Amino acid sequence: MMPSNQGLFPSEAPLGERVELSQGAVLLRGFAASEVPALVEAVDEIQALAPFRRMITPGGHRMSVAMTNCGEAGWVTDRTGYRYDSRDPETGRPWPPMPDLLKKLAGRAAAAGGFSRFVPDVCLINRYNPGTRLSLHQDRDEHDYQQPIVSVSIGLPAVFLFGGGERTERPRRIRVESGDVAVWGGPARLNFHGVAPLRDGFDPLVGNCRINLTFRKAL
Ligand code: MD3
Ligand code: FE
Repeated sequence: MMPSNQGLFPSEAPLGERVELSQGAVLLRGFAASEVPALVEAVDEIQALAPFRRMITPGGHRMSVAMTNCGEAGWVTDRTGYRYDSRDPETGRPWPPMPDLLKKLAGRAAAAGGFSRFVPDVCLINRYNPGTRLSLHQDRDEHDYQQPIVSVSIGLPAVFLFGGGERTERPRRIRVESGDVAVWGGPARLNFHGVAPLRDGFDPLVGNCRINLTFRKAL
């Protein structure tokens, strides 16, 4: 019999564990733990050039998540819709380049998750303050759904809502912590997902927030 971690939340599994969430979706617990300080420094440099901002949805609501991007394009939303844009609409300048450290981490994580040769061109950076949530959605703005998505959690812990192919499917709740990396692709690529409202807390590196890096080959 294979050893199983049944009954354990992913956060209670040993560091370095690989938790299969569904076919094509895997949580690599602690995969980026040793790199978190360097990632925080990189985010700091990016946000100095492209500040976090809360964007407006096509429906006219201001998102509670604050976002910025690095890479060849960035994910943006405004009254006209969602899109990847090569320029930051706030500054009119191209987004800061994706640091090599980030690109390489994403490639290694994708490979560990079963997707070889992943080369992201976009990194969306989400910042959650206490109470901030991301409601259930699909990621559908990318050209090629054969490409996986890699997500790196930094700072305060959060609860991923991991649903199925239909919005009506009740999502599973998966606790993620700083340094955890998730890889979503194949049959899980279009699953509904979100983030439950962030609980208050204090992280020694980023304070009272959570930062999530989402790597995509979007263009
Ligand atoms: C499940 N961000 O930016 S990725 C997003 O914590 C987004 O900020 C989450 O969802 C965050 O669009 C982390 C979680 C995620 C991403 C893509 C998925 C889960 C997924 C694709 C398919 C299934
Ligand atoms: Fe998403």
